[in-house]
Amino acid sequence: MFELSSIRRLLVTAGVAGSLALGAVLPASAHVVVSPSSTAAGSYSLLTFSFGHGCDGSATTELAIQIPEGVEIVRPAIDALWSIETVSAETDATAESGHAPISEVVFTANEPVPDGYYASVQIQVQLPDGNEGDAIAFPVIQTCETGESAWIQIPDDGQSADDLDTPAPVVTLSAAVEGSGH
Ligand SMILES: [Cu+2]
Repeated sequence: MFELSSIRRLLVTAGVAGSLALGAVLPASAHVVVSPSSTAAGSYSLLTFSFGHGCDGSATTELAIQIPEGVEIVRPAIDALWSIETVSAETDATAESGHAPISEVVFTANEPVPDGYYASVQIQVQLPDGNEGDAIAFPVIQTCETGESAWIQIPDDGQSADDLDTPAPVVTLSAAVEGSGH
């Protein structure tokens, strides 16, 4: 994954060819994507879900973010542009926090986000313990004034997210850091 700064450097050094490279690198950013895309297993992380377009030109009204099993601490970030609702998992299990685990966070735009504008929402989570390289998917349903886009596709073995039309945002676990977050 390129850092934005290295993309810029690429552009500066490669000129016109660089903008072709930029086009090749950035399509994923036109989807609903999560940042950071990689962080330590078991760590607390502020995840930013962002998008830069609506559904076939229609303005975005809602992002519903599904929280995968194993993510127990879920704290949506207060944001004046969005109304936030959490959905509790239908389970008898109780999270470490003592509350029912959250299975979904629904961000409703106070004003629909026009197509072609960039917007984002944030959720602090504790990532599950896991192995380096584990992919933790956060499927997202983007609802628009007309239509919706389901960013829920998971690559099969041997496939990459680039092979998919509507890939789910994914955080890849890096090795757990001793003493972080707990
Ligand atoms: Cu896109």
